[in-house]
Amino acid sequence: MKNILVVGATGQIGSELTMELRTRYGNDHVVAGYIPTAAPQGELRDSGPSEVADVTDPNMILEIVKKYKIDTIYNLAALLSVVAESKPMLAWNVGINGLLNILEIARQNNCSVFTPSSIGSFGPSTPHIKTPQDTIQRPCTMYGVTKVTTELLSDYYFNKYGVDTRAVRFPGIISNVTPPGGGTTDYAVDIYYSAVKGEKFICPIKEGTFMDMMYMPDALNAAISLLEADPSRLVHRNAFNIASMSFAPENIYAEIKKNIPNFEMVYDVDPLKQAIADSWPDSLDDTCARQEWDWKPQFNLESMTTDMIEKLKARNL
Ligand code: AKB
Repeated sequence: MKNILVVGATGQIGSELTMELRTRYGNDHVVAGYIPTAAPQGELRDSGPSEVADVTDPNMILEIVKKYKIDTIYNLAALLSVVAESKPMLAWNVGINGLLNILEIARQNNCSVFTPSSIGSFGPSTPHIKTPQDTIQRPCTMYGVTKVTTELLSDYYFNKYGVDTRAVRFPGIISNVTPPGGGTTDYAVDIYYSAVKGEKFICPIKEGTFMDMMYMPDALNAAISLLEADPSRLVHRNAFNIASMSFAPENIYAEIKKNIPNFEMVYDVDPLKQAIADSWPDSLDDTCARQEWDWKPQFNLESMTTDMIEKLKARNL
């Protein structure tokens, strides 16, 4: 049985990943690592161990690794793309100095490490349609710079020291539990909340702007099954393209309208978000993930929309 530390366990992905890992590996085997300003609440707090785990403090992380005999670290500590543009030093400190702390601890304590990359690791000179696994990565955002560096450092620790590092490039993740904060793809979550609350949605992204997106259950499954994959099959490591759907604002709006016919959307484009979105791929080619560890998503735009609306309606927002 694995002993897992999730760093960033109260964030958008971390909060659901921690619960899913507890279901699969046992509550006591999964430690929720958080920063003091974002302590776990409710079931996340009550269902298993939690510890303050600031990636920028190596001694703090080392103590947790030793105390719980951790062998696997999901390192989700990072600032998202929009917020990283206004706090570049913090984005680097958390994303890269924090990652180096994790990798060094992993090297000394024989841990596997998952540190996600993103579609944000690509830039304007990357082929935008069906972006290949191995291609140009010259991002023009601080977020992208940290994500490319994450991929390089993770591969370096694997090649040089044999640390078992593996990761995916996440698209925009859509979920109905913990909202994202400060990302370019956040609109694709916010739109569902507006629709279910009966509010008009003001879309910050221009019509015709395609980006890759994914429903949370598929994202969780990707992160967990990649770490379960047979290492002898992995030609790549950091980080795999994964894909399940690509859409523009008008496509998600039309899909929601099938379920909520009087829903309204207008555009008020945010120049920073739009510039970031324009620099990212329209869609990714995930052939390598499918071949090397049998990646296969379950949800498309239609099935995700039905599920999102059903779950949000049940919460009586
Ligand atoms: C963001 O929009 O910053 C993230 C991402 C695609 O990495 N959701």
